[in-house]
Amino acid sequence: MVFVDSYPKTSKLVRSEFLVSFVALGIGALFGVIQALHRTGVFRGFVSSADYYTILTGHGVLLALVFTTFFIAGLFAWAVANSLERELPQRISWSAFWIMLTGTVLAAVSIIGGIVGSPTILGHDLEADVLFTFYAPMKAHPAFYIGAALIIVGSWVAGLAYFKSLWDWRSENPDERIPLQTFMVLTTMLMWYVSTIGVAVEVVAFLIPWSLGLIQNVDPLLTRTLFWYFGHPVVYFWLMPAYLVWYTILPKLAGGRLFSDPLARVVFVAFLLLSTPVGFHHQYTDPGIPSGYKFIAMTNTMFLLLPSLLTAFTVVASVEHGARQRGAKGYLSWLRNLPWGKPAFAGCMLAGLMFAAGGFSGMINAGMNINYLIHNTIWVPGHFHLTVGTAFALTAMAISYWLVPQITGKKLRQRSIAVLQPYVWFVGMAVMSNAMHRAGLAGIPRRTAEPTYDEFAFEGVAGTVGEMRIQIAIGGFLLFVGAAMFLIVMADTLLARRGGTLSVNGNIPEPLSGADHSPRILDNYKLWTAIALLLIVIAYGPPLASMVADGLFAPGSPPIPV
Ligand code: HEM
Ligand SMILES: [Cu+2]
Repeated sequence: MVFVDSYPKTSKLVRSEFLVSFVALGIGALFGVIQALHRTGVFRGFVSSADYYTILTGHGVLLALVFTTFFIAGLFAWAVANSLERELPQRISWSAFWIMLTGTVLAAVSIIGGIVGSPTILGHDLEADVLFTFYAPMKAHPAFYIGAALIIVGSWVAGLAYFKSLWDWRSENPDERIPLQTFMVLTTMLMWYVSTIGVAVEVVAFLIPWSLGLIQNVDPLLTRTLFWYFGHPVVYFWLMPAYLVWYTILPKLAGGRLFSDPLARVVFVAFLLLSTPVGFHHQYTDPGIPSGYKFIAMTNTMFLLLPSLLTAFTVVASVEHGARQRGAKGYLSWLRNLPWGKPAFAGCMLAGLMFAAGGFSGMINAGMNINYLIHNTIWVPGHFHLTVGTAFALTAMAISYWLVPQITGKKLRQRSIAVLQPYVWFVGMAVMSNAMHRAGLAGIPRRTAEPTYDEFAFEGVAGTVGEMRIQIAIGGFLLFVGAAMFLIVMADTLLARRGGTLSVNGNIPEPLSGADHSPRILDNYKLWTAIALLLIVIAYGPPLASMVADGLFAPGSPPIPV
């Protein structure tokens, strides 16, 4: 039976969440191409350079916070309902949706205020040119911070619905293992609860009172630290849903089965443990944090490679198994026996491939000494357009081709556009991101409306600054085309009438090595959450204590011995 007929209520929820996320993607992509053309000097007619930061804030917030969070809420709702075979609790889920939507509207209105002349609203200028990493000392209208807080609170409430589903299911199935998709959702949410504490404290205790004028000073180091306490794990909040897709759906699309359920569970537990005690790797250049603690963060970050390498192995092994089921032979020629013409499959595979490249440039970001070479250069956006901008975003688009028919009962329309779309995104991203990495090595800064580096000669850099700029502009334009192609397919599918039978379904085949091979201790959430918290106390305790030792609102921190 089609998902929408088995679970009509959850389908409606998923549709609403996807709709908000697709709108955010469309506006965000438009801002993206404006930036790419503006900062390269190809075309500066859309916005003034002074408004560049407003557009950039909109791009970061709409794509990295709104598009991601709403898409993940929809995907998780589907995954829990599909694997526990029950409708999600409606009241909690819809409350979450409306809280997140209210937050999104507040944040978006504050950002738009910056373009329309910052009118005074409730005694404060309506603007939020603070970028998506909204820490002090840049200040936004209180509505922006309240909006950001509501998006996070909404995601917490959405998580309650997944846990409630598990508890209800558990009372009927006391001895069964938690189904893999639900296990992945809940592990991600536990990681999210632990890591969002940082940004919640930052926003509620400091930024909102400060923007309202209730307190005069904040400690920039403390608020930055609280932000990055959340700012690294948030990348796993984007990535783990992509992993859910790669582990549980991609093998099926390849015609095979997941290689190992135990490995998948180990990987998710490893993320719960290691995602948070690493945030200082964003603060290598910040004074006031002892290098020993930066070193701990670097070591933990390198350990995080392990679950990603395990994933690369498991997912490739599962896809190869699928190819061999379809009659493939040979060491590499099995790659030809894969359904590259299916947009869902091709998109996920290309996203995974780009993620590998993003992993390599991420290791350079994380290296304490080489980080100084690329810190705050355009290399950094080059890196994360491979990760959140492709590993997550392209997986989300690709799996929509498979999922949207199931939550609407409508066949995918505009198939020929859909088949091409992942390749357009891939080529656009390869061109834009590669040039961004190289330009960063040449020292060109990020977050700059008019980087005027043309007259400089960069010894040791292949190519010229002009050539890199053109590549960023062309790549950015192709990406915009890719996003538009996706949205055309989605709009046409969502607006079409239902008819005919679907060729896709949500039945997930049993893994080759199933849950009965997974040690039961892997499902012990209390244990893993306790260890995660302990690691955080070790990694963050002393530096945070020293930051607050001189008063909560006083800048800086007295030295601590290491
Ligand atoms: C149409 C596709 C896209 C284009 C053309 C594009 C272009 C750009 C450019 C040129 C920048 C750098 C601006 C600067 O530092 O001056 C940027 C920044 C950024 N992009 Fe994209 N991007 C696209 C899609 C995405 C996606 C899908 C995501 C995430 C899901 C994303 C997330 C970000 C973030 C978080 C920043 C950093 C903002 C900041 O520095 O505050 N982008 N983008
Ligand atoms: Cu990080």
